[in-house]
Amino acid sequence: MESIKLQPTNKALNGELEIPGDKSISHRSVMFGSIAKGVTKVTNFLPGDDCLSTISCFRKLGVKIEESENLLTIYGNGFDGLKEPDEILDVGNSGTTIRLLLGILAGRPFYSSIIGDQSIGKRPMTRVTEPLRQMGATINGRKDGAFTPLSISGGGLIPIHYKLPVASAQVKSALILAGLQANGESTITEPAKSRDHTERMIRKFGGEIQKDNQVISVNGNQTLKGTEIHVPGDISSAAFFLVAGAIVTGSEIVLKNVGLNPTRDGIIEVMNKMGASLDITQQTGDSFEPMGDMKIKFSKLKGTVIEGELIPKLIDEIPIIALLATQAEGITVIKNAEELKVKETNRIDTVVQELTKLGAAIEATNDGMIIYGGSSLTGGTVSSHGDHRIGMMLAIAAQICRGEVILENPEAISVSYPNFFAHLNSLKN
Ligand code: SPQ
Repeated sequence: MESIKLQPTNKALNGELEIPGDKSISHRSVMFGSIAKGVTKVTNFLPGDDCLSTISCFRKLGVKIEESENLLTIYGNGFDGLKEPDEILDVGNSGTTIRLLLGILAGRPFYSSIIGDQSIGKRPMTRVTEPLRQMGATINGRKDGAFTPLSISGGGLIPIHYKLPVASAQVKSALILAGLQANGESTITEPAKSRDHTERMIRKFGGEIQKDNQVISVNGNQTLKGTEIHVPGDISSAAFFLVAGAIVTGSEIVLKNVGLNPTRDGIIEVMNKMGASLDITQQTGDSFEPMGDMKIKFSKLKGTVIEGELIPKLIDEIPIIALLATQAEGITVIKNAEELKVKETNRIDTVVQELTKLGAAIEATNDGMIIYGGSSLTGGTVSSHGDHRIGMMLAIAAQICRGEVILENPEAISVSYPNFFAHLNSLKN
């Protein structure tokens, strides 16, 4: 599919959606299931392209993984059960897969080589390869291990005491996964809280990890045990329909069983600050990963400032929040979000460029963007640039455009939300 035409319908969006499984938690369920001993059963696994790349890598490392429609079964044999792959590990478009995989392979006494797609080839890897080298892993790659293709040989790791230069759950998780295999206790200090799914997974798999403010401590030589995981709906996917419900006149949408992990719920805080009509109900008290239902209704919105420690809690939602802000009264400023430059695309540039094409008043800054609200969007030809979150943001923008929108490269959306268009269309009936 090279492009898709989205016609203006001027129709309210109404109905209920079961949001697909969380991408971050789905990746980790395969990884932890593979390094644990025993069987792990996963329900509501996200069958998006990124998570399928993770399954494919672990199969190449010798792990038996069975997929059926509603259940993923992983037959783990512990860290020692992983085998030297005789094929190249291909992570596709997935930053989470490559960075966490490097943390696991850093402790394995064999050789692996890793590649990904064009976008992965531009994403910085030094943030994980450098501390993993300090722990004792041998890593080679383009530009001295800064970019793929990479190769890694591990084993015999020493613990690390590391201050993360950026709030990144992927770097933190890679070091925790290496730390689990090191000879002693590692400590990792975060500059701000990032998503904590890895820490929750360790406990769920019977392991131990401590957190004291922003300092995480993990002991090496732990044995994890297979378990049962139910993956909550992905709040980053729900975000597209939260914004659709808030900006398409007359809409009312219910989103069921969405993950409400407090390290991921920045979008709720922002929408409340902007005056959205958003209700959260039926929260489960699950200590693994909390979830609940969300109801969003169209309402008047006002601009806001988004910055500081809130940024890691909504980093992947910034493209869709930018669209939301185009429909608010007043100005919205997003600051301290430099990390957007090293995602699947430079999301400061792609958001500003594509929304400008649709008639929005938006400016890029060094660390974020300024959005002047109250724009009436026109229509035109736009592109996902191969970035799933840009593609979905533009498809939601098309719902409020006066004219037709031609969206190029919509197939990128299957990275995290394969049935996105089916869900969108179901709300128009
Ligand atoms: O996996 P990938 O490609 O890095 O995916 C993205 C996304 O938009 O889906 C980022 F582009 O999410 C990251 C997120 O930004 C997933 C993630 C995780 O699962 O640990 C953490 C965040 O990245 P980081 O670099 O801040 O650790």
